[in-house]
Order: sequence, then structure tokens, then C-alpha cells
Amino acid sequence: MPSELAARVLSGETRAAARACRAVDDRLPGHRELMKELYPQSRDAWVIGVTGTPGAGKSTLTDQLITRLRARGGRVGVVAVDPTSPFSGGAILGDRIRMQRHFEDPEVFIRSVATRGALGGLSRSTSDISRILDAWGAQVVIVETVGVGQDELEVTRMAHTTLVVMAPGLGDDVQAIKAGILECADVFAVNKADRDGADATMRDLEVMLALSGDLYSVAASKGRGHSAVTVNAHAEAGARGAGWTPAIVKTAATRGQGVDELEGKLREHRAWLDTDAGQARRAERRHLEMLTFLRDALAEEAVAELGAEIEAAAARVARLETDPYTASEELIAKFRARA
Ligand SMILES: Nc1nc2c(ncn2[C@@H]2O[C@H](COP(=O)(O)OP(=O)(O)OP(=O)(O)O)[C@@H](O)[C@H]2O)c(=O)[nH]1
Ligand SMILES: [Mg+2]
Repeated sequence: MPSELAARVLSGETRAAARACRAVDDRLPGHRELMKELYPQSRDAWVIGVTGTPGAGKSTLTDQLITRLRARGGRVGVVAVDPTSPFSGGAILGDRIRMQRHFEDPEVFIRSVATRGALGGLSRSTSDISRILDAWGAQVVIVETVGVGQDELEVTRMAHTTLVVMAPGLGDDVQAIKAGILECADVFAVNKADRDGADATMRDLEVMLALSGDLYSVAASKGRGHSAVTVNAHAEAGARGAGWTPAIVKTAATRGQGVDELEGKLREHRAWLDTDAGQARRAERRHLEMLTFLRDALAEEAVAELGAEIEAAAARVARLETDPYTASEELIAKFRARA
């Protein structure tokens, strides 16, 4: 049965892809076999992770990017990740409204992924769904995460290219972007450039990046007066293709301003992925993917086996009746005994 489904997904059947996504979501029997079949056939899609402060304009920018990507032909997949709650619907609803016009397009596949519970699984679901969309024929898969927490960071690390979106007027947004996100950003969009404060946000970001890198190249790039500046110690190396220099692009997504330039920067990063350094990064990503899958698979097995006992142990720790070390040891001993 999975073979037939895999074949239909690979032939680009949208209904089959939707069915495969449901099989993964519900962890139906055979879903791992299905993924194993799709894996070797589906490595071409360029996965762009879009993350950043809530309300910064991620979905609006994604919508604009879809339009540009579609204009070049080729299918586009979108995965909207909502780690907050499977039922909240708030953020996902926003995403849906923002990307409304693409729902009619049969060459665009938009899918949401919700949290899989306290013991992770979100990154695996996201990876699985991205791979299904890849197998379905998407040339680009855009993964939009909500917020900048730990789950999102993990999802973001699995993308080939990471776009971090910020906007002025969302409090101390540059500070709010965690260091981990800054480190994995390939391209920054300072959105809502039509509002006051966008330039200040650009400057804050440049300083922040310079502090985490090296000051000299900020001075060098400032002089050029572009809206897309390069900030990093590795600016020179980047030009030679050895490393990648994070780029900053100013956009006004609702007006479509700066989006061409943003697409250009993303494509430059796509080209960099084919260099030796880029290939190394992709290998690193697969390495990380494997470890994350293993962790999630172990947790899933344990949850399936121990079920309510895990919650009971956590409750005892919460009431200070036992310590987390002992509680975990006991659970592992029980799991081993049954496995
Ligand atoms: N003024 C202005 N408003 C914008 C711009 N881009 C997006 N917005 C508005 O900002 C609000 C949030 O935009 P979204 O695209 O939903 O932002 P998001 O980052 O996807 O939000 P979440 O997914 O909820 O975190 C919407 O009301 C947009 O219309 C822009 O460039 N300028
Ligand atoms: Mg959104």
C-alpha cells in the first residue's frame, strides 16, 4: 500500500501528497516505510525557513515570495509551523488569510503542522512534510515558524536557507531575537520599512551582528549606502565563496517593496549552497536531522510504551515527592524491561 501511495506522490498527485501528510501527522502504520521510499527520490527542493518576531510580516513576505517563485514556474510548497497549540488556530489562520490568493493555485501546496506534545516531534513532522512536498514536485518549500522559541530554532536549523524577519515597533525586537536565531540566519529582512524606525532597526541589527562577528566589515559596508548591507568578519571570504555573509534587506511586504532584492539575496544563498562550504552545511543539516529523528523516535516509543506513567512521574516531581533523576531512571528501567 505505501508503495502505491509513494508512487502517486512522486508522480505529483496532489491528493496523494495530502494523504501522505495525514499519514505522517497521525503516525499511521506504514508512514515510516512511506518516508523511506520517498527519501532517496526527494532531495532537490530548496527549503527556506522563515522565522522571526511574531507579527513582523513573515506570512506577508512569504506570500510575496510565492508569487515571485510561481512566476518562474515550478511548484511551491509551504509548511506553516505552529508549535503553540494544535487548536489555537490563531497564527495559522493569519497565515491562511495572508496567503489566500495562493490557495486557488494547484501548483502551490500549503500545509500546517502543529505541536506533537511536550516530548518534541515537531521538527520531524516538519521535515517529513517538507520531504513529501519535495517528492510531490515542489522546487521550493517555504517553512514558516511562529515565534522564536526552542522548537522553532530546531526547525530553522533544518532549512537550507534561513530568513529571519524583523520589524520596527515590536518592542525591543532585535534583542528579542535570540542569539541562536541570529547565528543561523542567512538573510535578514527588516520589514515594515514604510514605518518609522526601520532604519533604527537596521542599525541595531548591524551592531548586533557586528558584535557577534567582527567590527571592521560593518565600517566597510556602511560606506556603500545600500539597503542590503553585508555585515560580518567573513565578508571577503564570502565574496570568494568560502563562507556566507548574512545579508540584510529592507522590505515593505504589504507594498511589495524590497521583495525582488530579498529574493535575489535568497538566491545568492541558494547558489552558495552548491559551493564546498555550502555542501558541508547541507551535510551538517542531514547529520542534525538524523539525531533529531532518533531523539524523537525514542521519545515516541517511550511515550507509546509508558503512556500515563510519564505524566504521573512528572506530577510527582512537580509535587516534590521525588527528584527528576530518580523519576527518569525509574521510567527508563520500566521501558527497558518492556522493550
Ligand atoms: N505597515 C506594514 N504592515 C505590514 C507589512 N508587512 C506586514 N504588515 C502587516 O503586519 C501584520 C502581520 O503580518 P503577518 O504577515 O501576518 O506577520 P507574521 O510575522 O506572519 O505574523 P505571525 O505569523 O502571527 O507571527 C499584518 O496586519 C500585515 O498586514 C509592511 O511591510 N508594512
Ligand atoms: Mg504568519
